[in-house]
Amino acid sequence: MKVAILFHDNCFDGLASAALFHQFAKTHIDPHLEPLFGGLMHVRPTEIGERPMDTGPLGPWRLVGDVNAILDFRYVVDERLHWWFDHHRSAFESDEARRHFEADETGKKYFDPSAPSCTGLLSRMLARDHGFDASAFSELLHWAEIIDSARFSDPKMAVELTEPALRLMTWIESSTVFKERETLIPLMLKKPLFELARLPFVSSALEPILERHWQNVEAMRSRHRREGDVVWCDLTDRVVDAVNKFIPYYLHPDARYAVVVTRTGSRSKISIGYSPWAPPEDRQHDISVLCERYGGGGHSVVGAVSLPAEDSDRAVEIGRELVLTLNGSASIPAR
Ligand SMILES: [Mn+2]
Repeated sequence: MKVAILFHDNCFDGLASAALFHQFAKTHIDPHLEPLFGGLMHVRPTEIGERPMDTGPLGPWRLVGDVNAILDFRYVVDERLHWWFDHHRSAFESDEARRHFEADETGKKYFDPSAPSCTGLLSRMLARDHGFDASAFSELLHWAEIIDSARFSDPKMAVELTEPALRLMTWIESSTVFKERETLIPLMLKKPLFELARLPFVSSALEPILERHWQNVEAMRSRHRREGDVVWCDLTDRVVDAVNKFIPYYLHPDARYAVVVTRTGSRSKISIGYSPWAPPEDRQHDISVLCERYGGGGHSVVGAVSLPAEDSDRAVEIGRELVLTLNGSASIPAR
């Protein structure tokens, strides 16, 4: 039997969910199953795999198994969707999709936006309703919950990335070879995380990634400015892939907000965040509302505005306005 396991790609929680569901499918659906792992992405993939089904957007053409599961990714109205687990607030693209899910009577589809991770949701629901015991995988579950809800004990942990789980997370998020992620998935239940982080294909790719990460830390250290409650940083003089969003709080553990402007090959981006280590009740702004003013979006505590790469001057201007707003007395009530 072919079991398609489609998961949120380049995401620790997505891959951990795939690993657990694969194990469940072997013990509770078909011991001789052929897994068809497939990554799901919100944007076009940057890698061209040998097989077009490896990774990419979600569409009906992805549901090709005798059994199809979607994990840590949005719902799709399709009778061939058999299993579904998600915890993203944006899980339903339309009211029709939500109604379709609510009318489902199979008992195999689960949504809980309060779950810290999909891996945790999946293990709890499969244990409660389908007799699956995930207690042997407690290390993986523990870290999926911490990573997906950004509940790191301090900024040092989130930036220095010394924990094996966080090194593996970093590798997963920047991996561009689907076959390697596919190889990793079943291993996630067989080896402790420190061994996974030392796998040759992981550690060799990690080295240059961590080197760039530390260059970003140094770039931010020399370019940032603390302004009241906010860490402000304009990084548009250099082109970067992605910048760890916790670096501002690493430099200023007592800061509440961060506004960082970056430039990649394709876009200029303003990233705004409220520190996960600041008291939640002190938050004066709904960041998604601030971002929407400029055509961006996000959540109440983190958001972004994207512009074309050549508009970096405008991006810096917007960033400056946001710093003033975040420090200002005219606050927008938190939702
Ligand atoms: Mn998740």
